[in-house]
Amino acid sequence: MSATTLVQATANATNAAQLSINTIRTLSMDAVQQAKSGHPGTPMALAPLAYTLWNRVMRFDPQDPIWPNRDRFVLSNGHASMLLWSILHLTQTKAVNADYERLGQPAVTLGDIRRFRQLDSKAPGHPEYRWVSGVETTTGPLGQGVATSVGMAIAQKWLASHYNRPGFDIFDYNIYAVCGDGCMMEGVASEAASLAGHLGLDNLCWIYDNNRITIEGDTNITFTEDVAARFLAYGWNVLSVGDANDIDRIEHALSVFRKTKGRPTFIVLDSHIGYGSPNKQDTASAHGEPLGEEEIRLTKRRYGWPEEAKFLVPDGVYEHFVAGVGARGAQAHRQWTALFNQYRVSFPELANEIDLMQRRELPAGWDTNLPVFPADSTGLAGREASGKVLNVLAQNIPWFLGGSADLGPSNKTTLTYEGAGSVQAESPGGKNLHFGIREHAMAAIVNGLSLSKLRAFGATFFIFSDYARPAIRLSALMELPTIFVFTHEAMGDGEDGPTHQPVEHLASLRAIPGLITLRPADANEVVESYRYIMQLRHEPAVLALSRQPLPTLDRTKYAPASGVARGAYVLADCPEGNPEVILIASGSEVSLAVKAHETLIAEGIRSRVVSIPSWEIFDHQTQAYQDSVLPPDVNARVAVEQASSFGWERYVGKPGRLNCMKTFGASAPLKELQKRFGFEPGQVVAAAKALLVRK
Ligand SMILES: Cc1ncc(C[n+]2csc(CCOP(=O)(O)OP(=O)(O)O)c2C)c(N)n1
Ligand SMILES: [Mg+2]
Repeated sequence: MSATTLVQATANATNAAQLSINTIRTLSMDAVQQAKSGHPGTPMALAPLAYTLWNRVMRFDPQDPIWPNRDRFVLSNGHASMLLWSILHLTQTKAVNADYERLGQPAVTLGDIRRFRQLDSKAPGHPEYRWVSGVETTTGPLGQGVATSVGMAIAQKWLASHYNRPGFDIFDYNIYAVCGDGCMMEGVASEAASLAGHLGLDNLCWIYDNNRITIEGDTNITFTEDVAARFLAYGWNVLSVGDANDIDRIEHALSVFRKTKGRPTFIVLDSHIGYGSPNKQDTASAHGEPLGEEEIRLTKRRYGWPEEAKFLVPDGVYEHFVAGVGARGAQAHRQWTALFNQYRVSFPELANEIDLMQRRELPAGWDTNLPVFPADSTGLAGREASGKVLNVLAQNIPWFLGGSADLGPSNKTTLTYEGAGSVQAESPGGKNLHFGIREHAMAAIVNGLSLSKLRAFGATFFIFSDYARPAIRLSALMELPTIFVFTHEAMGDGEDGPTHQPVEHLASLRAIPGLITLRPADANEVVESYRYIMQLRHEPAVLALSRQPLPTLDRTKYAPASGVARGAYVLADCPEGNPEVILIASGSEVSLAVKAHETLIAEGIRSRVVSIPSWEIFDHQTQAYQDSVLPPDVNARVAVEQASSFGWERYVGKPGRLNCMKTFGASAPLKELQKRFGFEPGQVVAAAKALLVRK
């Protein structure tokens, strides 16, 4: 029988739904086989779910995948990416570029699917936000997607609370996240689920692919807990669909979700990995390797599919998606646009805010009233200055919000102005988020808020950035303008000891491509750091702030703090501007370097102090500027930073001195620690002189 006749027969024998589902399955099998790598089994099992969700339930307009009121779909088990590529292809979702321009071309072509996992294909190994239109968040590190979806759900509630008006439900979308056993085992999912339950996020639906298989085999070797009971305990509504092929049951469960108020929904979907594969179904080998040519033939036979056809999209399948999600999405989008046009007339300011937010722009006057701190030898802590700035920014920028992982009073991140409010189930429009002691979920949630176009920050002690790091990394990978406010950035909390004293954290965050780290030296550098960060549209930023007061430098004597915008700048110099030694410092060590500098100058040594709040920003300046700050012929350089010396060689060179940390800290009052670890002016002076003598 020829391929076309068999497809004809198949089309007649089964309905369009089954044909569409089997198209998803076979595209996935073929793509993984062609790539000789990938994960066929889960797309095969979840094809009916993806089909039902997209073609029967979700409000998504393939013509405009960034329409603000679209339902969100998160594939948290990102290894099953072929599920998403198949769907984006079959729905003929259109591409959007980084400037939010809608392009005419498809997001994922059949050619991309044929080149699954190959360089530059729009069907990469895992879903990548910003690379493929229609991907709502990057997934692959298990647990991240579901945790991020909680941020998306908080964002939807927040947007609805701020912008909806009677008769104007501008934001009423839902968030769907699909996850597997891996996501359910990861701690971040538990943190996020706990908070989602607490907040009663009834716009959030997780669908758990309960196939009892992970890479090492049956989950009875690792994972025997009662997942459903756990979610009941979190306060979720838990539903069960015992057969992943029963699309009517799936559709029914999804309709129950949409009717459920006051709590999120968790659907346990019992499935068979590699469904239909005679020899591989229900085995771990269906998870992460090609089925093999022969097994593919056998499986296609089971599906009633032409055995030799590859990458086949039978007649009628595209049309079936056009008639389903295409028509529903277009109509919902049209109605929304009409509604929004009326809204724009009735509420022009609110509509303008929504427009600005979508383009990641800032409202006029966003930086008015930012504080300017007078010179003060006692000064104030970085965290204190930050708190003042945050309170101004939050009032100037309506969609700026954030919070801490239970350290608000210590991080000074609490927004205390009248009416700031807290996000709770009954007050979803507050500006203060309380993440609880859940740093990892916090960072993923901040990503979710940012993906929803809110401007969000999360805070904790710098030491606990480790607990948030996987999500911070994804922030950078996704190019999101998220903000992480980390206080207690060195040994300032002295007596708490080495468990609380970051050493390697700056170096490790500086190593994340695209992430901007800033360690401001005084209150005015804190202000300028925020001024810089707020204007970022596609980069995340980490602020490392001091716990203890830092002197507010006299800017009539030293260079202005606006130098922060260039990453590093000459703060203090010798009278002729021709230094023989350069002290390079960040954060709390800048005022220490200034003290050492004054001593050196008094002794006739031509010293210069460079404040370097941000390596990344400095490295992006012109070579001429970098050379003007660090003249190449001056190689007597001392780095002073209460953190790992790792990487500092790039600024001080081989001959330079590293007054940095080489060990963990210790538990003692700060003054003693400074002495012990070499952070006193005398020690910096000595290092500088040693270099000059050597010369
Ligand atoms: C944080 C993290 N750890 C490990 C992996 C590697 N990994 C990818 S898939 C997988 C097994 C996942 O099992 P499950 O979620 O049940 O997926 P299924 O095989 O059922 O599709 C693992 C360990 C990962 N992607 N992310
Ligand atoms: Mg599994």
